[in-house]
Amino acid sequence: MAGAAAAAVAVLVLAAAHGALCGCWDHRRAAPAPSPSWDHRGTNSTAALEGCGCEPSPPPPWRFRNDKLRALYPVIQAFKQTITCDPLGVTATWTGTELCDSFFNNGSTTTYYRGFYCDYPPDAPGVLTVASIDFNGFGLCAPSLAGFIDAFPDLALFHANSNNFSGDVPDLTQLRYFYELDLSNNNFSGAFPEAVVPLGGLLFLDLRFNRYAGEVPAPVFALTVEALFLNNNGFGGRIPDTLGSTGAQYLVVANNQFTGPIPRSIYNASATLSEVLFLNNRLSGCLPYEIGLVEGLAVFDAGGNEITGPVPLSFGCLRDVEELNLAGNQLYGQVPDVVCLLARTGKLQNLSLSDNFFHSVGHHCMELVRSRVLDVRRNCILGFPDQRPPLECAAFYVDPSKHCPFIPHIPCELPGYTAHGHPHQGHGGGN
Ligand SMILES: *C1O[C@H](CO)[C@@H](O)[C@H](O)[C@H]1NC(C)=O
Ligand SMILES: *[C@@H]1O[C@H](CO)[C@@H](O)[C@H](O)[C@H]1NC(C)=O
Ligand SMILES: *[C@@H]1O[C@H](CO)[C@@H](O)[C@H](O)[C@H]1NC(C)=O
Ligand SMILES: *[C@@H]1O[C@H](CO)[C@@H](O)[C@H](O)[C@H]1NC(C)=O
Ligand SMILES: *[C@@H]1O[C@H](CO)[C@@H](O)[C@H](O)[C@H]1NC(C)=O
Ligand SMILES: *[C@@H]1O[C@H](CO)[C@@H](O)[C@H](O)[C@H]1NC(C)=O
Repeated sequence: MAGAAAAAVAVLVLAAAHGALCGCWDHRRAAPAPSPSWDHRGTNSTAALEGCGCEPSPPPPWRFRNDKLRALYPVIQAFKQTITCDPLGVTATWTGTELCDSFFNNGSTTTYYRGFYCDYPPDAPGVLTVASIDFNGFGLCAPSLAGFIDAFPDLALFHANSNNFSGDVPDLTQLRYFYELDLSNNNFSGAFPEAVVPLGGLLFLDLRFNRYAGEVPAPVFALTVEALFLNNNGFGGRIPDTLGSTGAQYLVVANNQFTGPIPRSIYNASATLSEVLFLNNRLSGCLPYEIGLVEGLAVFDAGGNEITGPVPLSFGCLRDVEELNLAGNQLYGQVPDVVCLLARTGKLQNLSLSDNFFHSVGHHCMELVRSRVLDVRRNCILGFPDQRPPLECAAFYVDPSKHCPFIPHIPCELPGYTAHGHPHQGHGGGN
């Protein structure tokens, strides 16, 4: 009796060991060591299986949690085959049937399917499926995402910051819940990915740090996204007037090759726009008065362009502005005191006007220069240290091409100022 029991145990142990060694099918909860046969590539490639006595065919009973996951398995495996570099070895975890391991195995370093995150879709509350893919920092290389992200019908987010993906962005219009696309710091090139334009539900679009070039289609600026990051590419052409229809709170087009003026339509974004960065392009034209109408602006950065003209007094209405960077342009005239007043009456912390052609600063601005809130180095301000050579300033000011209007109108109530920018009688513009 005891002998028979011992023999039965021995058989079980042998069977278990056999399974682990040979990679016969078992649920990974029962046999956590991932077996090679799970790395299923649609073939019965592992000849070793036969010697072990496993059954290569019919295939093992793939125990997916549901049909949604069963359908995604071949999509992931096919994409895995296209990956040409994987410095962190994440694709080695894309094996077995537990696509939603992260859902149950939160934060564990041994999680299967690293980068895939599951949730219950709104229209199928009991059916767990892949809701987001986050490959941030994985350094993966693949020539295309087509046939991959577009094959996850319930996908809401795709984050792929710092990989080496390239090729076309697939049509994602069939993804009903999709709202965040982050392809930043990859190897994308060519024209703007038109596939994103029809994505009405998109809230976050991040294409920065790629090698895209050419014009940005006008409808992109009319997307209802909350954040639009196009910076550090090779985009060019004019910024379209649809800028005024942007629903974005954060709009960054810095470090591209955009030309032409900042569209006056920007006033129309005043309900939403909070941070806008035009930094380091080749924008020109006069600084639009309408920027002063964008009441909620906290950051306005148009430094490093070829913008000219005086600073409109309307800028004095930017009560929420904390950072105002206009350095490195061809702005001229007097630095308006109403703008400098924002450091006292508003939230202004940093006013960068260096490398322009301003010839004077008002009383309040003097205080800001002293407190280093205002940087006016390399301008044309007499008696100030570190200014441009007088000859350079003289040459700039004799050039008759300075045609930008000075617009004195102040479209808001400012204590001590009339709507035409003059200090009230008796207040001297002071305080
Ligand atoms: C599976 O392996 C057997 C034996 O090596 C072979 O005859 C068969 O063609 C293979 N099937 C596939 C789909 O590769
Ligand atoms: C998973 O881990 C993250 C942080 O690592 C934590 O914020 C989250 O609440 C955890 N979720 C569950 C279900 O434990
Ligand atoms: C992409 O590949 C290039 C060339 O191999 C490499 O220098 C670069 O660091 C990679 N980028 C990322 C984000 O992994
Ligand atoms: C980057 O994309 C180019 C094609 O635009 C390709 O030739 C190159 O191999 C890609 N680099 C990496 C590291 O994937
Ligand atoms: C102003 O915004 C609305 C709503 O976004 C848009 O329909 C309209 O075309 C915009 N007008 C201009 C001049 O940008
Ligand atoms: C002020 O803004 C300029 C331009 O954006 C930046 O270079 C500088 O570092 C900022 N200064 C401080 C003190 O934050």
